[in-house]
This record gives sequence, structure tokens and C-alpha cells, in this order.
Amino acid sequence: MAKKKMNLTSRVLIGLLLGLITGIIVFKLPSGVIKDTILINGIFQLIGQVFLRGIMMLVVPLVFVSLVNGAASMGDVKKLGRVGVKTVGFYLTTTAMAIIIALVLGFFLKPGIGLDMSAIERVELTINPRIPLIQLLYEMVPRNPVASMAEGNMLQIIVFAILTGVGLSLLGKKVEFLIKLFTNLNDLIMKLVEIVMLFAPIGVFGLIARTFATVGYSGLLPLIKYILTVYVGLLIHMFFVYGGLLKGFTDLSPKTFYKKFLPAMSVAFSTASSNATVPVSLEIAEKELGISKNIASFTIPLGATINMDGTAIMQGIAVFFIAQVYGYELTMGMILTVILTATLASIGTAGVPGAGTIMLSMVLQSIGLPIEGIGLIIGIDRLVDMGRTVTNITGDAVCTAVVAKQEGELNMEVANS
Ligand code: DAS
Repeated sequence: MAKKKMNLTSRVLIGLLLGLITGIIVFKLPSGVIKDTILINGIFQLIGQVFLRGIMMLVVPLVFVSLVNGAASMGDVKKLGRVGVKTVGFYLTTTAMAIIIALVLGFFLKPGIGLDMSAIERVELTINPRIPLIQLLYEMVPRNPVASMAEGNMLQIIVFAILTGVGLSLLGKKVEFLIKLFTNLNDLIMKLVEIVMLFAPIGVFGLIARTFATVGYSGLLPLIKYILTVYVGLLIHMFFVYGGLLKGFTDLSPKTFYKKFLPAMSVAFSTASSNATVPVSLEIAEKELGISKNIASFTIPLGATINMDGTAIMQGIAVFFIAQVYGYELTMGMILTVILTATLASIGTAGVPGAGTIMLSMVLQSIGLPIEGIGLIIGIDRLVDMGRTVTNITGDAVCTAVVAKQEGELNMEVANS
């Protein structure tokens, strides 16, 4: 069984690498029917979108059923509350750590200094007006859960699912058949995830090939310092913060963790969507990392929606980049405001491509920086989004392992096998 799983890991990685190479080769081809119609908007688009939609098809039912399951089988509401507080506390702490790393890097590496502005294709922005924080909070409660599911409003689905699970847990034996039904539904949807994941290598190939065949490399060069600064921040956070937390709180070997979690990271990288990665993260957490279904089905969907450390890193560095480009001096008060608003922004960021850059406007507005600055980086944002989404979902899995270990629901034999 482990060998078959390893095949999936290596197959997805091969799909990723072949997609990267193919994309760069196709980019070099002269525009025409073969390049644009047959390859980029034909084969790559078809196989990439079929896979992406296949995974997205399962996200809402899986998040709802697994959360109801997780909340209902938590045993008692006190334990649910304890796991919830630990989980949210962990998420907010690592997000704040992520922002501090980003701000230190932005200050010392100065990605916005010495930029040749004329070389950048500026994109005009149509950013929606900022949603007041209070509205973000009360809109977490769904007015119509069916509508929330139809729209894929993850925070509202999560609130309704947890409430449903708590209700089932309080009713106990009286609704045993319902709890059993949700358990069976969860198993069914996880089986569907396994089936869809068989196409992951081809799907990841299509998504990556299309991205690298269409990205504007000319727009890359002037922003290479910004891109590299973000990726340095992501790597520091992934290996030092997450690696330290895994070793310090779970006895899980970071090397084993990352090797097992690679398929989820590959899906996150190729889709740039935390939501699309939830089914894969759940499958790996339960089957490879020895984490109990109760914990994973609660913390993974929640994290995909409110825990975005990678996004926070991008936002912290983008704040310095834009301040440096426009010649603003960041005061300590502004920096503290960024730490607060970027943490809150990451809670409100949806797990879909590009969401973090839209929320960046809220962070910039909070300290009076021009949101037009986003127009400088939005052209290459997809390349940064892919990396930060990997960090986002990895943080969810690390938190899940820490909370599972603390709750005595981490099977170390499976985890380190
Ligand atoms: N792509 C988002 C995600 O799915 C993150 C972002 O846009 O910052 O996590």
C-alpha cells in the first residue's frame, strides 16, 4: 500500500516537472493555432480544468460532511471547544509569525528599491470597496445554508456544519443512524477523492503547463527581487517555523512529513487554491500521517479558510515593496497595524486563486498606502500565489498534527512509517 502511495507522490511530481518544462518550451513557440488553440487553450486547458473541477466538485460536500462528522464524533462539546480554541490560537500565532518574518525580510532585502518602473506593465485595478470587519464577522453566520453551499461560501458552510455536528453530538444515541449516515457519506466522498486523484499527474501537468506557457516572463525580471523575497519568506516559514513546530510538538520527522504531504503541496501549487487542496490534505492527514479523522476533518477545512500564512507573508513583503516603490517611510505604528490587519485579512481570504491580493488592498488602506501599487504586482501574482498557497495548506496540516498529538489522536507509528 505504501509503495502505491509513493507512486502517486512521484507521479504527481513528474506531472509538475513535465508541466513546467513543457510550459516554458511552448511559451517560446511562435503564436498561432498550434500554440494558442491546440495547446494552451486546448489540451492544457482541458486536462487542467477537468482535474481542477473534479476536485472542486468534492470540496463543498466533503467540507460539510467531514466537519459534521468531526464535530459530532468529537464526543463532547467541551472537547470540541478545546480543540477549536487550540486550533484557532495556533493559526493566529503562526500567521502573526509569518507576517513578522515577511516584514523583517521586506525591511532588509528592500525588494522595491531600485526598481525600473517603466519596465513594469501596470494593471488598472477595480478593487471592491473594503468589507468592514464587523460585516466579515456577522456574515460568517449563514442566512441560508443551502445558498452558502451553492455559492461555496466556506466560512458559512463551516459554521453551519459545526453547529449541525454539535447538535448531533448533543442528541447522541437518538440520532445514531444520522451520525452513521454522515460517517458513511464521508467515506464515500473520500473514495471519490481517491478516484479523482488518480488523474492528478495529468491534471497538474495541464495546469502548470498552461501557467508557464502564458506568464509574461518580460514582466518577471523587474519584479524578480519581489518574487524571490516572497519565496525566501515562504521557505523560511515552511522549514524553520513548521519544521520546528513538528519536531517540538509532535516528534514527527519534518522530512517524512514533507515527503508524505508532497501530493497535497503539488495540488496547491498547480491550482493556487487551498479549497481545491482540502480533499487531498484530508486524505493524506488520515491515511499517511496517522491523524484521527475527528481532528483532521475539523482543522483542515477550517484552516483552508481562515489560516493563510503564505498569504500573510506575501502581504507583509508587498507592503514594504509598495512603500519603497512610492517612497513612503513605514513607522513602527504602521508596521504594528500591518501585523493586525494582515492577520485579520488572512482570515477573510478565500481559498481560491488571487484572493490574497484582493485582501491586500485592506492592508494597504489600513496604513494609507496607495492600493494602485497592487497593479504593479498583479501581473505576476499567479507565480507568487502558487507558492503561498502551498504554505497556506501546509500550515493547516502542521497545526492538525500538533493538535492531534496534544489530543492523543496522532498515531506515531503510521506518522513516521
Ligand atoms: N490562493 C489563495 C489560497 O487558495 C491564497 C491567496 O490568494 O493568497 O490559499
